[in-house]
Amino acid sequence: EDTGGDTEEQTDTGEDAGDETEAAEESSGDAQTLRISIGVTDAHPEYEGAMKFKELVEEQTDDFEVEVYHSGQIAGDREAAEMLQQGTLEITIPSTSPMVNFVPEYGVFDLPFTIPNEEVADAVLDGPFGDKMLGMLEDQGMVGLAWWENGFRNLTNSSKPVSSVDDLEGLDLRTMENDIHLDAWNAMGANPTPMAFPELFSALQQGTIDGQENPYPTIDTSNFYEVQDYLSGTNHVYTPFIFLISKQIWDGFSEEQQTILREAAVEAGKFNRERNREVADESLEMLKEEMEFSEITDEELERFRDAVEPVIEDHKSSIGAEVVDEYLAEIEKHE
Ligand code: KDG
Repeated sequence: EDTGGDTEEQTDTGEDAGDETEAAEESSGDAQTLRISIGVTDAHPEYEGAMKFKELVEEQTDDFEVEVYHSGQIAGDREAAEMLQQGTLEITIPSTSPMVNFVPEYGVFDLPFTIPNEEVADAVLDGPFGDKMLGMLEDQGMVGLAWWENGFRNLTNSSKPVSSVDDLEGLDLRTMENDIHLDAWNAMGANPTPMAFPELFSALQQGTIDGQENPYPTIDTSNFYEVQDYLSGTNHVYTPFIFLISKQIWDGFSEEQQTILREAAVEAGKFNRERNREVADESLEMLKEEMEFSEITDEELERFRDAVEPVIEDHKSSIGAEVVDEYLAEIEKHE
């Protein structure tokens, strides 16, 4: 409709009309909109990072206008990634876990109890191993620009305190759409179901599931504590966020534009990590007041590890034994 209406005006302008009009409008006209889809709310450090990205990009160029859509308004992680493939969405910053449905190697990050702390996570992700993993989605139509932080995941539920692996027996848990997570929770005795993040709050509220697992900032900012009474400090896995842009769209940008976007994604990621760590501490303090908190003793943690050990072995071949070994060696190097 818009372009139809413009046609007459264009002919009125005389000489400028014709083939060149469109090209001229694209380069000197309106900025291109880059929409970012995230699943978490606008109170989450991921949103703060996305707003930092917007600020960094828009202060350097008039070529882009960044819009951040939170709370799964556009889509959940997996669906958003599919939109990137089709070129119908520009950017998403998902957990790596649902990305195993596109590239199985991403499963390394889902192996429970492998990354011991944030410093090791940074070293692994910011080194050659992380660089290699970042490029792996290109064949799938997505370009990875930077690693951000989701963080260590912790269990919540509405039915009972969980301080040992035996307490998991029969608990209905939501997991991300990822086979390793499903198998791990099965091995620990729970009853897991995969579900997209935007559906999670109402599933917890309606009691169709008993529990879920996410980092403290998410349990806090998505208000899960309002519908979950018990929190367990399981820290069972560290999930990164990966900053992804549609390859179709990316390929249409100049080198200069690509550099601006890449640098802004990395810089905003540093800010996101820093904020995430501050918020994780604050959130845990707050959650301890709202929920019954169970610490997991080292002895019990050993039993969680033992339960999932066969899952790690099982998935080595589906992920790729070489990638798994490389990942574990990188962790050891930085521990
Ligand atoms: O914005 C990120 C969320 O969409 C999601 O990745 C959060 O870890 C998450 C989960 O449990 O789905």
